[in-house]
Amino acid sequence: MKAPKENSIIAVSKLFNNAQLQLQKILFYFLLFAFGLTFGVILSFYLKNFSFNLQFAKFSFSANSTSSQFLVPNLKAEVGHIGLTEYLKLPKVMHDMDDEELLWRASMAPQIRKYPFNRVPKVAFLFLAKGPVIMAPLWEKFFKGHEGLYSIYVHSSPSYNESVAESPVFRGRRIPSQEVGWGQVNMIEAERRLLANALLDFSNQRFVLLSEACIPLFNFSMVYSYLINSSQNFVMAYDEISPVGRGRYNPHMYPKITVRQWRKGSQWFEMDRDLAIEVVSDREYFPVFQKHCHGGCYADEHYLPTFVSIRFWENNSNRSLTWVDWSRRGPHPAEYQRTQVTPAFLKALRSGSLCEYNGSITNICFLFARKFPHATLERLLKFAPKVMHFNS
Ligand SMILES: *[C@@H]1O[C@H](CO)[C@@H](O)[C@H](O)[C@H]1NC(C)=O
Ligand SMILES: *[C@@H]1O[C@H](CO)[C@@H](O)[C@H](O)[C@H]1NC(C)=O
Ligand SMILES: *[C@@H]1O[C@H](CO)[C@@H](O)[C@H](O)[C@H]1NC(C)=O
Ligand SMILES: *[C@@H]1O[C@H](CO)[C@@H](O)[C@H](O)[C@H]1NC(C)=O
Ligand SMILES: *[C@@H]1O[C@H](CO)[C@@H](O)[C@H](O)[C@H]1NC(C)=O
Ligand SMILES: *[C@@H]1O[C@H](CO)[C@@H](O)[C@H](O)[C@H]1NC(C)=O
Ligand SMILES: CC(=O)N[C@H]1CO[C@H](CO)[C@@H](O)[C@@H]1O
Repeated sequence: MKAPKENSIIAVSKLFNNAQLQLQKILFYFLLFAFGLTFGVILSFYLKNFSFNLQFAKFSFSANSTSSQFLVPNLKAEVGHIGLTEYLKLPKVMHDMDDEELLWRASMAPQIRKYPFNRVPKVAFLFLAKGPVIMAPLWEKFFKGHEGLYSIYVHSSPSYNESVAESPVFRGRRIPSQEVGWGQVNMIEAERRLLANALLDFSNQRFVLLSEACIPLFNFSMVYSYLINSSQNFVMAYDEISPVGRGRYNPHMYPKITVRQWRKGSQWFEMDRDLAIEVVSDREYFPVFQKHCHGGCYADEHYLPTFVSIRFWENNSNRSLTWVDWSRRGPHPAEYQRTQVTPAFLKALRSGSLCEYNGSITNICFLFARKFPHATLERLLKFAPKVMHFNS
């Protein structure tokens, strides 16, 4: 028989053993719980992070879609994916690309002709100016109410000091520019620079070159549908056998350009996107002009007419849409005086000629005219609503 003391010891040790077992059990459950908790926390963190990412993606998409709609107004909200939105985003008009980089970027063209979004075609107005666009108040009226259907680019002399307050539609539309000399090859470089900048906007479909002394002869809706609806380009080109035509051909251009291919024409062109891409990408004919068209050659009157007539004559109308008065002869066209600007005069410019448009004869041959000095502005503004049907 055991002593009661022994019994009690056994009981205590049993109890102790039991307690140890309990403790182990508790520890086991505790560890299990802790493991579960950690797992749960990690899992929930991942899930949270995931949903946060989802929200972030959603947020950044909605933020972007509005901001890019501002940049690319035609881009409808359904153009969802960030990739496409980012790709269609426009660089700032005043960027830091040099000509080589700019032309390379502008030369890219999609091989798939159908746009996977609702693209509203725009007309790009390219102003080649020395300083300010002096006819700005008239253009201001012309563009009013047609936002989203046009874009404006201005190439002014880099030395021009923008101290004069720019009018709203021209504000912030100056592109990085370089000095341009009358009749020199750098004039074509400036034109290519304007085209290249405008090509960066996928919505630009037609491209018209203007000077600060140009005016519109019709209202915006008329100009827009005339250009957008045309399957032709308007690069004036003709073969002029006299000294002011073929006489300016440099025999060093042979054999790349022959005297029979040599063409003359007005500098003031209008062209579609396909031709604009070809012009900025031309590394075959333009270098010949850069090398051999100096002095009495006048690249601005010969490069585009010759290039387009060699390579893209099929779709060219061979006429310009900009009225210029050469009747006085000499190297510069006539500049109109204030008193010459009358309703009858403007009507004659609008409908006093006959030409072909899209396969039929029309009397609407000129959409723009030059040269108009600042002194004519007041009268033009007065007659524009009545004669040119501008929205007043
Ligand atoms: C441009 O205009 C500003 C203010 O009118 C003047 O301070 C600055 O000297 C001008 N710069 C040039 C190059 O004329
Ligand atoms: C634009 O001008 C044409 C005539 O050239 C006219 O028929 C048309 O109504 C004008 N449009 C607007 C919006 O004023
Ligand atoms: C193009 O011309 C057609 C008729 O020939 C006309 O219905 C359409 O509105 C025109 N498009 C534009 C942009 O003016
Ligand atoms: C002329 O334009 C049509 C469409 O308007 C186009 O299919 C064709 O390729 C163009 N031709 C040239 C030589 O660019
Ligand atoms: C434009 O001129 C070229 C010759 O350079 C000629 O082949 C073409 O038929 C002319 N196009 C039109 C519409 O007159
Ligand atoms: C231009 O001509 C083409 C083919 O002849 C035709 O499909 C198109 O509607 C015409 N556009 C206008 C504005 O007349
Ligand atoms: C940064 C930015 O453009 N945010 C805009 C995102 O879109 C919402 C509306 O969809 C605008 O309210 C934000 O200003």
